Amino acid sequence: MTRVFSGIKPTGHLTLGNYLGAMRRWAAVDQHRADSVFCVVDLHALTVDHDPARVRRLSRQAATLLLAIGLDPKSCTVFVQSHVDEHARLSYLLECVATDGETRRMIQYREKAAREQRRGGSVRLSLLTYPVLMAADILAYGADEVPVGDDQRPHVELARDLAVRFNQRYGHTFVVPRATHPAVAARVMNLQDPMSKMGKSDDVGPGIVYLLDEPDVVRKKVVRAVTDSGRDVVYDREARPGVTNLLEILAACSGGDPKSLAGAYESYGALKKDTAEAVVEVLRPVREKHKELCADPGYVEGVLREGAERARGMARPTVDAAHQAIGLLPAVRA
Ligand code: AQP
Repeated sequence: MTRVFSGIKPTGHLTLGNYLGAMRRWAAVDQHRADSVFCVVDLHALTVDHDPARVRRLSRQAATLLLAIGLDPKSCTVFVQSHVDEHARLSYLLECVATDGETRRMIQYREKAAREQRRGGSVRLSLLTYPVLMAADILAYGADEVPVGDDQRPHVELARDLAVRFNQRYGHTFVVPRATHPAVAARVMNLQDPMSKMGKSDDVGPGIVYLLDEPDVVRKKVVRAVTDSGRDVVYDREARPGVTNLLEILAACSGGDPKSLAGAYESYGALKKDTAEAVVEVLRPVREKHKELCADPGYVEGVLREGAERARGMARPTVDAAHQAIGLLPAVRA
């Protein structure tokens, strides 16, 4: 059976970009057709300046949202990365296979390092090695597929390269994974700056729709989205990034095709109104289920506990095999 792995970082409140680019498929498709493993990748949230209490709060919220979007613990495994030691164990081994050059070339590293420096902070070593930990997340589970948004393409490529290199040097140990992306909305852009990704670790802003935003807040953000000069509704990422972003969001939320939808609108106003309503309707059940789950934190904790146990059982044989293959003595366990 195909194995699927993906995760979400508790670096901010989850956004419409996270949902349309990745999470929605996990619940609607992946958990029903594959052996699926989904994770709150909290160790990744420590790679930039962070407040410990906030990371804990956001981790709990992200886990609750994974269940609120419809992940069913009977159909898939849901857990928190730091509860399973195998991720960090394998990450070190992969650091011994990765090169300094290939991690420094990662676009997210360069962007986030520059952002930390602009804010007057220092760049953590873990920011540089983060894609290696992500490779460990994926390879530990023998994942065939990694459903992610478009921005994660280079990181999954790195995971592939490391798997191939490790297998060639030390014998076949890892499945070589591949990234999968949604047909539309693989990169949802910021509504106020359609040349930039809608990112959850950006400062709070009117260009970011959060999964837990109230309907009126969503409407306001979408209606105030920056559009392009010109009046006709045209699908063109280069020339009309603002309108194209709205068409992609509308298509993803209403099931249409963004290019055909462009022909159905004569004004930006009508497009914005329909997009806002479509987003409100897509997020409504998520908000409602999240509220319900918040009333029962014991249930969420139980899911995470069982998920971590199951995840450990899946990851340990592969990570043990990697330890031996690379030249370490097997540990004697009680
Ligand atoms: N705007 C987006 N459009 C489509 N997919 C997106 N994803 C993220 N943003 C968009 C996808 O959501 C999954 C989880 O993302 P993440 O938690 O690994 O990272 P992030 O949301 O990109 O958050 P960061 O890195 O902390 O900060 P920002 O957002 O500022 O870069 C992934 O599959 C991702 O592709």
